[in-house]
Amino acid sequence: MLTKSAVIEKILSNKISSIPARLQGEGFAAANIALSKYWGKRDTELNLPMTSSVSISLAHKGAAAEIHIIDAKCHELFVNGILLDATQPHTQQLIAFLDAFQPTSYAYRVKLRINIPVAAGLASSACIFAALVKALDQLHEWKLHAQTLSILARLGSGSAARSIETGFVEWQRGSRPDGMDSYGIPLPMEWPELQIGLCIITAHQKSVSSREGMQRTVETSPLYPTWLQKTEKDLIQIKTAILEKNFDSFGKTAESNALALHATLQTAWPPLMYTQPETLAMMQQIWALRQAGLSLYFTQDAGPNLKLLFLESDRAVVKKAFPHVEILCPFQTENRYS
Ligand code: 2P0
Repeated sequence: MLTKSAVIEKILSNKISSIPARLQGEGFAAANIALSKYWGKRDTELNLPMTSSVSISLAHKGAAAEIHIIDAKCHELFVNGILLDATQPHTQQLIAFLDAFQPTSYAYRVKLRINIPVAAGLASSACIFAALVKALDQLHEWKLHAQTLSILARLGSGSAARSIETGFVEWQRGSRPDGMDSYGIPLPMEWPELQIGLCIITAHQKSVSSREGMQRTVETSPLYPTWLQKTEKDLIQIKTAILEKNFDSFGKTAESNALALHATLQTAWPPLMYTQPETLAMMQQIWALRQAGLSLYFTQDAGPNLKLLFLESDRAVVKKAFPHVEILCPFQTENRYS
């Protein structure tokens, strides 16, 4: 099994120098929400997925990274102005990632500004690792192609492969053992009327990480093999629905994909239940509204929060039913509703 460092060395081969080209690098990456999900790895070291997945990026919601070189032995990481505790697993994961880039005679000071809750199933790790990679690329003037940046981001966190680009992004599973064909590519389709509603039920950190949860599911859920077959079909169906702007097929497939994912979680052992009573109450409200004729769907990731999927024409009705929803328009640059 190849290590992260070996892949990074392969990519950067002659680009790593003892002194970075600049004193500071910056990068922003939008969070992304999977419509057909990534759940399960064929290589746990390189975060190579069992299946391809497709996502939508969340416009201005994401992470901005600023990286400076410091004359120190250890990296310093700040999130929204607060120094991270180096003993925490999340911090250690970030430190190990930075270490893999082999800074020798210096360390990095990383300042992250994040405008979504961290580790609550809102794809925070995806945008953090993607923003880090963009900032490192600028700092060192590597000038890497987006696909290569996506490969590097994936080494930090699988779903980060989908946060280098914006809009609809497909993360191709790939088949190579070194993962050089497993990266995110933007789909050339836009859907300006598409709206995403963020419903924050809780912003608390989840007790079981996605990393641990997906491994447990792969190893113990009797439904996992069925999930693999379903998600491959769902991906094709979602891409077709995007192409044809068939919103009901799009929403139905995304919602069904999320529910199937949670069925595998609940049948893992020990069971994994990210759904809270409030999550379920909101699902029932969505289903009742749909029964009454509203084209409203949801998706759910590894947390209790739901993301609503609907079209601009239904915005007022959705806002009335869910007054606390934050509405994002992935394809409208000004984000006038946010
Ligand atoms: C996704 N999730 O496709 C799925 C759906 C959560 C539910 O990717 O171990 O943080 O770092 O590769 O990327 C969350 O998992 O996991 C995730 P690692 P990651 O968005």
